Amino acid sequence: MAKKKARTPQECSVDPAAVEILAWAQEEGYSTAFSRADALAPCPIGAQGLCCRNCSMGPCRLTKEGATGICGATRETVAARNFARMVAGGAAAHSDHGRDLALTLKAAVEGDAPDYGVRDPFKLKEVAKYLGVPTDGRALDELALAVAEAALAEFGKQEGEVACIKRAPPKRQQIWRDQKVAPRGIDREIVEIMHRTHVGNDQDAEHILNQALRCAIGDGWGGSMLATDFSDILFGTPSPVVAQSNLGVLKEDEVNIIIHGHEPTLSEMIVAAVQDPELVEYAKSKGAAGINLVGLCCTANETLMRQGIPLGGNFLQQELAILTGAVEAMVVDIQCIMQGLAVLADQFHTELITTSPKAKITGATHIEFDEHRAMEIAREIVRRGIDRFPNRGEARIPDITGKLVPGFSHEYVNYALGGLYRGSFRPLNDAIMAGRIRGVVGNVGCNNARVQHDSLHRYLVREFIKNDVLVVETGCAAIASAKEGSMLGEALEFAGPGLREICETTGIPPVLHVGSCVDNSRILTVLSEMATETGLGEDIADIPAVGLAPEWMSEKAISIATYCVASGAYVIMGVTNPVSGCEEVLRILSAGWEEKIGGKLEFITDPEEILRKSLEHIDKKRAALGLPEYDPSKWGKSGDWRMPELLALPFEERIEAVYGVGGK
Ligand code: XCC
Ligand code: SF4
Repeated sequence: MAKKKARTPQECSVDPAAVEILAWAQEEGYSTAFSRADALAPCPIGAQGLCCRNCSMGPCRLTKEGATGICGATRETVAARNFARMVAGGAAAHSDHGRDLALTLKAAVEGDAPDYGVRDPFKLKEVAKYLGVPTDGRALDELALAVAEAALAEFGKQEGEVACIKRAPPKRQQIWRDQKVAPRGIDREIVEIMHRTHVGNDQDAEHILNQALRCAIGDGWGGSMLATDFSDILFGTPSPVVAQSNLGVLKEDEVNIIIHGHEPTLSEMIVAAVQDPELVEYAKSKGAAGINLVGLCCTANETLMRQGIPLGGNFLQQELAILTGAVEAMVVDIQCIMQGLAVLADQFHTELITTSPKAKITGATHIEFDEHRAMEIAREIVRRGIDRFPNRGEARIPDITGKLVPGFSHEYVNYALGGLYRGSFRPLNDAIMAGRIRGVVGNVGCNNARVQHDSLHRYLVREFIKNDVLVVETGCAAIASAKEGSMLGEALEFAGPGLREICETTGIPPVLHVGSCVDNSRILTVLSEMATETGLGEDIADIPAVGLAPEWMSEKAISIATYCVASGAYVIMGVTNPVSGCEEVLRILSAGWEEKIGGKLEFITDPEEILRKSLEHIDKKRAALGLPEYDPSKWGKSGDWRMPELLALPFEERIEAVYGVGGK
């Protein structure tokens, strides 16, 4: 096969900071995910979901129409099994993350993790309520222990239903029960996918995919939601802060330490450690002006939302960060950490430090995290970073940053819309009902080295807000918008008139950063509250909303897509279709699931088509609710948009502009 031509830096990314570093890396001949993607074509059989390696009679490659594996497995079976296993992988990752946070809370109140504690007692009580833990008359620690234990039991539950699904609208819960997809235990459903997809087991595509739904619901409403809840309990529920993003947040004259991965447990300790005067002094003794902490991927989102720690970038910028030559230490825990980092770190003065007992990388320094000594370990790591500072060679930090206001937990959105004492989603529902806001899009998920970095996120988000669609984002998608400046009041100049009115009145930007990937559960909670507040039907499926992951790559993204569909949403994924080789499986995921559960999953690569189909769906849902047709001409330009323009005019002209000629 002819080797694909290498893309130019501009073809690789729309982010100028990424382009700048990539251009240098190409010149110098460094290998990155971008260059490797150019050199390595995806396996065409695997890409269609038609390769089965579930037993050693295979791997069986079902390339021809009607082909079967040695065991007789059809393309339908193989594609469905492959899809279901992706869901299991994603759900396992999210849920294991949730479990670890519950274990941290338990250890904290039992005295085994002295550096942690309950930071948000209100959230603790809220979580207690839906886990069915009595709160009356209980001391905080006693309650926290009971809540942690109840959550841990959700993972290991064998029968009945996980309690978390009670947070879904009653109608939605009933659909799950009727379709027999209400999860019995978070872990159990993951195990059952692995079991069912073992050779010679479940061999009916629809039946296999039912289990994918059940497992994914256990992720979204269970594991992921618990991960969010326990992070809030331990580290505080986010509310808006002002922050900076992109590689330009690295500092020329300071020790740069990057935290990358997903769990906030260690990174929160590092946030504290870098402020320790003793360590700051130590950094100065090595010739640095201070210590600069920067996040990447979802660790970035976690520490950004709560502490305002700057965002270095998203998934495809992790190698680029090292290539700046300005990073003393990159500290990683779990998920989305490229192995290529170790090779690069070796070529620079950067120390790559793995910390999770679940994730070691050959060639990296492994300092295993132990919550009993959390702060001590965090300090040791920071010290190691400082020790590398004198070894720094020439640095090339792009002078590019983007400002943002993140921190929109559903609790805060609720408050922003209604105020502290009458917080509610009423104003949001009203705005949608009146048509000022046409609908809501959740744009989430990864970057993928096979498509131009950030391009789909940026294009789609700007188009949606122009069309008066409120956008909520998490994960690497959110970082793309942050860097572009879409998460600021200033971005209202790109918004349609209705959306602008609402954002101006409530003081929210048109694109809301709601957190990390496990925080997609916050979007579920918002949708659930919108559905239970009157006016927009009584189920998530009734709401004019669409979920997108236009640059996805991880199994977690597939699990997220599946639980959003299971919750009633229309979900579109871009880049590639992992089961494109099987029409029947594609039918089940879209029309089949729509009939069964009210949501559907489609894979669409063309951004124009993603936009068109999303708006079409939103308008269809509006019509089904009997809401007025979307008509932006109804909303005049709101109050403040002209102010800066007016103030720039000379006095006479200003009077004329406001009152007409003659000042009348
Ligand atoms: Fe990973 Fe969460 Fe994807 Fe980004 S978006 S590449 S999963 S870090 Ni979740
Ligand atoms: Fe082939 Fe069947 Fe084995 Fe899969 S399970 S590798 S299709 S024989």
